[in-house]
Amino acid sequence: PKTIYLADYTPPAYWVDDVHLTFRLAPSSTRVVSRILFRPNPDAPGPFFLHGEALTTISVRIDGQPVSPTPVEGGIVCDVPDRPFTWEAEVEIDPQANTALEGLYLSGGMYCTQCEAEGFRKITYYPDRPDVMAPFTVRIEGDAPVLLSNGNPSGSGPGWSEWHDPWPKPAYLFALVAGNLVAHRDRFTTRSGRDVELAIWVREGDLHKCAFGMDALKRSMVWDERVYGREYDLDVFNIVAVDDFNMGAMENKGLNIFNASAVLASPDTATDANFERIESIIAHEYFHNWTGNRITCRDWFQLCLKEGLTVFRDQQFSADERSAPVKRIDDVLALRGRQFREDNGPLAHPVRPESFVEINNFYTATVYEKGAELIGMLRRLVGAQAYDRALQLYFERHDGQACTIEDWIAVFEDTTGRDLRQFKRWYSQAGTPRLDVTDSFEDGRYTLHFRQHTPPTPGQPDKDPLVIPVAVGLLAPSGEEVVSTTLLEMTEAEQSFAFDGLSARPVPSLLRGFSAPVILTRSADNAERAFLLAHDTDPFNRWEAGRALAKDALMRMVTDGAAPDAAFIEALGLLLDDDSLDPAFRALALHLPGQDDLAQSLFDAGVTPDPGAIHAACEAMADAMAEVLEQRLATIYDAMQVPGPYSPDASAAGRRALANGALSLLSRRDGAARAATQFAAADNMTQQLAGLAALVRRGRGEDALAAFYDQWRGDRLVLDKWFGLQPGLAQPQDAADVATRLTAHPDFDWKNPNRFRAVLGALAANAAGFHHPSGAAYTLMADWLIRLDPVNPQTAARMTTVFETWRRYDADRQALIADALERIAATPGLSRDTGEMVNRIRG
Ligand code: HT7
Ligand code: ZN
Repeated sequence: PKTIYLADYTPPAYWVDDVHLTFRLAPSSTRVVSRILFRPNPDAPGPFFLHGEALTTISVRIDGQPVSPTPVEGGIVCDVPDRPFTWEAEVEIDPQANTALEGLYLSGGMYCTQCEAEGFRKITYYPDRPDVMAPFTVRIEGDAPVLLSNGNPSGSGPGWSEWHDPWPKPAYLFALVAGNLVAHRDRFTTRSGRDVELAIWVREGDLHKCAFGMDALKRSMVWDERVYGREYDLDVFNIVAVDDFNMGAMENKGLNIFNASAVLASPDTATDANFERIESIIAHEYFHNWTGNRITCRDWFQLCLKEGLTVFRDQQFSADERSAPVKRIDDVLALRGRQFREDNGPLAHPVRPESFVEINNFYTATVYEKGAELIGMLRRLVGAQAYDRALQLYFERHDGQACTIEDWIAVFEDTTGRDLRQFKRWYSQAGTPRLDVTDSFEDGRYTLHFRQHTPPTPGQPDKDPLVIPVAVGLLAPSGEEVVSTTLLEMTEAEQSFAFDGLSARPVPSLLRGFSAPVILTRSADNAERAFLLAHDTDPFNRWEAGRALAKDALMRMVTDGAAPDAAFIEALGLLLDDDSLDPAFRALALHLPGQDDLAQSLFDAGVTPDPGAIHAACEAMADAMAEVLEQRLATIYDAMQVPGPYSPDASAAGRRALANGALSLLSRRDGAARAATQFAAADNMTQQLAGLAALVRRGRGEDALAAFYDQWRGDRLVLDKWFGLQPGLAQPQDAADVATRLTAHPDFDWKNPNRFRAVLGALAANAAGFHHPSGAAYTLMADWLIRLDPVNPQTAARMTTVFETWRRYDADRQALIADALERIAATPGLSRDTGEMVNRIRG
């Protein structure tokens, strides 16, 4: 397979001035007629090449004259006049046979599209690259009652509808939906007075699950006007819920298509976490209207230009709508859990990659989440006001353009006068920087000494120093803050910063708010951590101190056979008792670090992690916490019950999170009696699922699982929870068997990505189960990836990342995983997607 390089970018040889498409829908023989106005690009003369894949050509004409294009790899070339001309083509495609869910496909009888990144070429011949932008007019003919496309409706009649999108867009933002759908409708008036009709389109039985998504959409629209000055620019905004979808959602212009799991929610079927995720995905896709659609990417290497910025914007939105500190902790947990894992393994790549084989493999935590961290660091470095000015310049200067990271950095340089060349290294250098810190105190002067170092990553043995914004506060021994949050800008490999006039050696609170995506290494002792847990004014670092205590205690249990640390449990108890703290924050503190996180930390400390031993340590710690804190947990459980009807708001959700954290521990003491009661009495999914999970964890879930299945067998999204919970919570020795049994269940529709991920993704997330020494889970995973690959390469390739940490483990596990990877790699006809991933993982 061919590798594509950023350095090889050349502009398109032809621009597109207008696109007119007619679709005649039929499940296995849809006709697509295109009429496209092309114009040669005088700045980049070259052959006339159009992408095209799996298309049956019926006819092609140029300026009305039949022509015969020459098929070449990935498309066609054709002799064309050296002036503007009209291209007309009719092709036939087979949506029914399209199981890859890219291009035009059928989901439960509904036609829908997914064109990002390179799916439009499966619909018709076109320059399917993001720097070719054009207005589209689309006519859909078909017998479905609802026929939707991008832009504004421009006409309709029995069996047809027409849409016009005036905003030039790249083909990856094209969308079409046709099916038997009903709408949850609403309206929004923009601040300059445009009336926008809003609709969420769903299957009839799902109409009661749309209200929250609609509310989130309207709040997103208000927020983007208020915070970024961005208004919506069409007369309609449509969202469609689809069952079969490879990712969360897609920001097609005026017609967002959503994985049903990312938009549908009702109190009885969706958890608090589901509601929160839906809110942030709705916001994310809506915010793309400006950061992605109006201003798009020149090429796919610039993906972080739209994704990093849009994630940053959706994080800001959620922080404003909910608790900002809790949101930051959640975001950092996700970053460390997914991005650090990626950045410290064989799949590490820069936020702006320099080469790829299959672009779908680069929709990664690095591009998205680390990309968002880079925006956060820029904002911290230039200040909030300068950030706002830079963004306004970005929107003014680049509206309607396909841009690069250079364009993005330039708006910051031009508004602030700063030289950001060194900062730009963050976009090209992979790997998580380590920041070693030591300190000294003499004559009232406290000095922090930093040393930065980024380990080698594939293809990048040596790294240059980065600009690292380190937010620091200092606390006096009394607990009083003597230096409030100050931003230190580290630019050298080693650098010191001094604070004068201190009467006693302070305790430093470093990297407040997680001001840079680095791993801080400091030999802090537990007394200092306990002090910060009690006194730090920065909520993130307060949580971080508790987490460091927990990690240290658990690592000592694994490596030295230490007993659960009583001091840690006591400190945690004090925090739980502090009613001045947000329940959601306390719930986070109650969670032990993840077992994968512990494995990575052990590995970093030079210890080969044993997932079974880590699991046993976490169990022993949880038992000790439950024993010591039983009374307090019982009080909290009772006090945190939320009276009245269910509401997904942050405050109620935080109370439930704390109550359910307590429930999980209390179940170790009360024979899961409270969990059984809660499961039986629950009037919402958050409570029901927490009760069920506690029962299953304690080995008492059989009846409840059966009851849950009977109750919810008709609801796909809830059934995904049932499928996921079992391998996720199984005992290490049982996990592979549980997953195997579930894959034989009649409801295991493995071609549906949500269902596939529910079982196989949950198995992989159960670290001790997945890495059980038998290797049974590795074999099962490889079997299923081999089976899925020809059907849906994108989802199969993504799932291969379950193996990305394999080099951490002992020789026996490595040999088993190497066999599994070898078997996948040797599969005849393996897709480019999975092939690239497996090769990179094997290294
Ligand atoms: N921009 C989208 C990324 C995407 C995607 C979405 C659904 C299916 C396949 C996809 N490939 C790429 C989603 C987003 O970031 O908002
Ligand atoms: Zn996005």
